[in-house]
Amino acid sequence: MERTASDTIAAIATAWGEAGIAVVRLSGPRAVELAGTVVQAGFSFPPPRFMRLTFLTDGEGRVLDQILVVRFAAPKSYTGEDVVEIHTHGGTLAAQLCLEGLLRAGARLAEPGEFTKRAFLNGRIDLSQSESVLGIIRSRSREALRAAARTLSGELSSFASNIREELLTLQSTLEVGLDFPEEGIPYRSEEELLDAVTTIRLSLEDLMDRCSVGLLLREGVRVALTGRPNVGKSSLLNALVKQERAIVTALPGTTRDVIEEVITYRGVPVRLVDTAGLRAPADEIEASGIKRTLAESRRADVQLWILDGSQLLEGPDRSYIQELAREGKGHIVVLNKSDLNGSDCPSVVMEEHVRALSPESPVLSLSAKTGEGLELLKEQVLSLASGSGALDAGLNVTARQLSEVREALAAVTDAEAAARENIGQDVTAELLAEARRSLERLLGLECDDALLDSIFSRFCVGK
Ligand SMILES: Nc1nc2c(ncn2[C@@H]2O[C@H](COP(=O)(O)OP(=O)(O)OP(=O)(O)O)[C@@H](O)[C@H]2O)c(=O)[nH]1
Ligand SMILES: [Mg+2]
Repeated sequence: MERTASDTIAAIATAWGEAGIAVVRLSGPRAVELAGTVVQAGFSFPPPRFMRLTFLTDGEGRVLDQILVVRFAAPKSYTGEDVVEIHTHGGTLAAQLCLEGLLRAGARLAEPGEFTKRAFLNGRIDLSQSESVLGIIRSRSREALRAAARTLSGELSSFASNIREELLTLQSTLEVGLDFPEEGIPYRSEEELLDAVTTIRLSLEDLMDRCSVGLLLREGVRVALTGRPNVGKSSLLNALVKQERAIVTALPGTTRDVIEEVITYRGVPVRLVDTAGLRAPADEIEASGIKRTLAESRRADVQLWILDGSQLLEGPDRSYIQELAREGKGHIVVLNKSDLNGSDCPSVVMEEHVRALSPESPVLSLSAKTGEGLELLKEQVLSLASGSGALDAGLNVTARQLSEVREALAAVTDAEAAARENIGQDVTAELLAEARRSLERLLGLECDDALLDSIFSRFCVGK
């Protein structure tokens, strides 16, 4: 069947499997007419938004199920078109037969995300709101759900639109100045211009923080537990997941492979990755374990460098810690076994050693055995990953949206430098225009079919 934007589409909107009810959805100009073919003869549709009880029938008038039918009249519906929803009993067969009847009558099976795509094309919601529908569907924690709901209610769009408006105003005043150079003075003084650009940069940074937190809530943070053998990496993993997940022994070189577990902390999925202790490998198995450890360390968002706090700091630890600090990677130096109270070397002294070695590295004393310091560790991991963004202000974003915000911020930061160095208002104006175009792509004011297809194809059918 030929696909047009105006044909009538149908799909089962609820998940597959046994359940109380299932919902079949229809959208398009023939929604009411086609729904009429699968219900009991003589059925009259209730006014929009009212439900009416009737029976689902097969092509020959035989009753298949008792159902509820509701319609929404264009343009006041999810898609902006005429929409009919048929609520059958759950368990897939009734809904499946209902859908088949609709397809026989002339509906087309909806593509993934096509209902939401129509909502966007008909101006019911903007692109960032459409993408947050997916965020709601995929949310795995209450906090992630709230972030998606904030975006759906338009917080991201209104934030981004306001910045876009400011960019537009600034750019147009600049262009007036550029177009009438005979006036002798730029339309805005250099200081005024710099102030205005700085204000926009600060707003974009704020937006960036909120989006990064939203992404963190959805995607989580990857934490690698690394260190030399026997310092208690596996014990720490077990203590954090509250079960005996990894093998712990007093023998150095116990862990050979990478072990992953996910915990949720304050709504953020935290993926903990236990690794083989780093040292000159004793055999081939350990050598490949160590290779994996190094790969995991690179992949992680936050790397824990774990030390046995009851022992003296040794040569290899010094170089690893300094390397972490030099790379600028998010990391925490963990002094484990605080319960031993450092008979040889009190942990306070150890902390000082680490601070002297790498003043910027956060250091934390804890005990995998007693659980002391574990809450603080989780808190620090989260604050490293979320930067300055507050968790309860997070906005749900996709990687695509985040990269548009990042590009806008980069362009405005360059514009600020250009304004500060008096490079020329035409350069500043062009950079501001670049930032504005990023925000327009974010909002979907400027988008092509390929972009829309890539966004909506990630949805499930029926949404
Ligand atoms: N007292 C005390 N002992 C600990 C603590 N954490 C770990 N240990 C002990 O230290 C030893 C090594 O622990 P593991 O968790 O296997 O150490 P690892 O870093 O995973 O070692 P590898 O896998 O060999 O690299 C075991 O005997 C643990 O019981 C702690 O907080 N306090
Ligand atoms: Mg281990």
